[in-house]
Amino acid sequence: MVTPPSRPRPGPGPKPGGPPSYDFRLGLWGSSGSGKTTYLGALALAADQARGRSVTWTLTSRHTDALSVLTELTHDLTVRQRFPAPTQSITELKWSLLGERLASRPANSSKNSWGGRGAGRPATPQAAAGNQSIEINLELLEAPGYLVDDNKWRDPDEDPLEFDDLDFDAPEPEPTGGMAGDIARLVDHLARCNGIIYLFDPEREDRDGDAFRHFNATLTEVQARTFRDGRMIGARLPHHFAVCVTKMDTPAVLELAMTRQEIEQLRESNGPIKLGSEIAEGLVDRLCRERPKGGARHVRDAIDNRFLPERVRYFATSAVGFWIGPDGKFDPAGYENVLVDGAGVRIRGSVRPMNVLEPLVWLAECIRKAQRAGLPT
Ligand SMILES: Nc1nc2c(ncn2[C@@H]2O[C@H](COP(=O)(O)OP(=O)(O)O)[C@@H](O)[C@H]2O)c(=O)[nH]1
Ligand SMILES: [Mg+2]
Repeated sequence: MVTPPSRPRPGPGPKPGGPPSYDFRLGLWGSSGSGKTTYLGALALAADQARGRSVTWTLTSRHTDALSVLTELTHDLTVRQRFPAPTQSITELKWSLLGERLASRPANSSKNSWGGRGAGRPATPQAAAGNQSIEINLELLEAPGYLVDDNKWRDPDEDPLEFDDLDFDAPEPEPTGGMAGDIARLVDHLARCNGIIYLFDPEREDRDGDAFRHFNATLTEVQARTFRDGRMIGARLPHHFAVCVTKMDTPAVLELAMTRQEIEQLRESNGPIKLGSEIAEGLVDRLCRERPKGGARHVRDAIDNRFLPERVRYFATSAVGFWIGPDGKFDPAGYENVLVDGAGVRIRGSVRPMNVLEPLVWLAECIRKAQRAGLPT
């Protein structure tokens, strides 16, 4: 049976006079340990901390289970100052991102769009009622590492994969054992998504050079599924694709992405540090250049070839953000926000997510624009 193509569905329906509501299906994808669960935990914090010039955001859910996941993950990062435990099972999360576009900027609001707490928020319910609201309903699927790990696509009795085995001509690996159903569910979800947040872990890529094998096995399945569903746009996938280069707060990663001088200059930043997409793309390019046999080259080529270029954007992401000293400044000599103590890995200071909300808002905006223009998504 051919499954009908996924169409943008109208929201559950805004109440008469209520905010416009948009439903998006977004996938979260990345190799095991790339930071997916942590990213989700940081999302509510990122929304609370966002100080847009004219829009404020908050994350919530109508669903009890999804709401408790949200609360627990945020609790891990802020109160316990620990990273969330590894994901054990596929979790479907229906979260809603509520945005409010201010009708006009309050006279006393700071010119700096990232001003003090509460900047730009309406002072009264009447003022809030005059603002434009938007409700973005997200369907996310978080998969445990074992589903996206290469080894589950392979016969466990086979010899271990060697780096040199990477080969475009090799037959695609088949999922083995009881995982097949779960993998099919993940592929099905990704194929039907309007947008995908792909977490690219440069540390792992640098260490293992194996990002491609995992990426390619899943992408090939997603493409075949999209093709069967009749959703391809020419030879390209219809998805909007946000590539989040993760763990940018790690010195090994930041020093690959930026020169020492550029890092020194971050000390002068006012407000939260937000690295541009050119830094993220530059880092991937550097990995491609300096490790031409590594997986990054293949991931980059696959992204360039399989998605519409105008639907791809890179983000320099850190779920926990940089450690900021008591003077409120970035310290080029000690910006790592993660440390190891007797009880394991711990988050050192406040969590200040960088480019965590942005990919999601970018995806939602682009998908909405494309849908308005009558383009397939
Ligand atoms: N430095 C740093 N490490 C991170 C960050 N996010 C995740 N990690 C590390 O990566 C590990 C795996 O993250 P997790 O979210 O469980 O990855 P998942 O398997 O993709 O869900 C965590 O336990 C942390 O050690 C980040 O923003 N910065
Ligand atoms: Mg996880």
